[in-house]
Amino acid sequence: MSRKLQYFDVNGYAEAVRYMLHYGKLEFEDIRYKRDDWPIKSVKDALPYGQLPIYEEDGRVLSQSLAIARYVAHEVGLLPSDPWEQAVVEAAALNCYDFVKKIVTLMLDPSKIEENKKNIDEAVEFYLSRFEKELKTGNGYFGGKLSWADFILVGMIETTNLYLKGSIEKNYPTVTALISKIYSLPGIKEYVAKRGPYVLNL
Ligand SMILES: N[C@@H](CCC(=O)N[C@@H](CS)C(=O)NCC(=O)O)C(=O)O
Repeated sequence: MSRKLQYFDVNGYAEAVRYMLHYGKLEFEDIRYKRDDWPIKSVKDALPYGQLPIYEEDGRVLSQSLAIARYVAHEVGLLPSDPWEQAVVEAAALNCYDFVKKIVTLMLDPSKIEENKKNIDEAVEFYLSRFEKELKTGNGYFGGKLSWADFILVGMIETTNLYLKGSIEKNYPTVTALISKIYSLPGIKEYVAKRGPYVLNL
């Protein structure tokens, strides 16, 4: 089977998918575009909604990062089989997205970062304290055992850290432990070592 994931050379909306593909040891073409080169007209025009990430499997095309993540999770055994459990972890993944969208909105104007610092700190506290509580209840995982929502959280925290130049998880031990657990999983450990840290070119 041929698999292809196209995104920018950053974590963002694609890193959780990359992690899951490596975790499942599924071979894929990891195509990355440089922000400076974007938009590449021939690529953008061929995208169903003009945006990345895009996932292709044997010529079939899937857009929307959460739909891609959920599908790949199924392929690698990270999607619970029980419908209620599926909904619980999907809600967690959506909460992670709400968190990042809130931060992005607050950061939209980089010249206002200082002015917005208080609001950003409050948003981090609001969401991270809730993620911490939910993970604690679930034995360290959103759904009681490792699922795709845990990967989404790690990808989103990484991305937020990259933009905020910090470690937003540092006061949240269960969140911190989950990040370490995911980084040390077979397949991901090797990928992270090879990938190295991301740098932001804005
Ligand atoms: N809801 C979409 C959002 C996708 C999105 O916003 N992609 C951005 C990068 S994170 C993009 O492609 N930007 C470049 C463009 O719009 O030309 C998803 O989750 O996949």
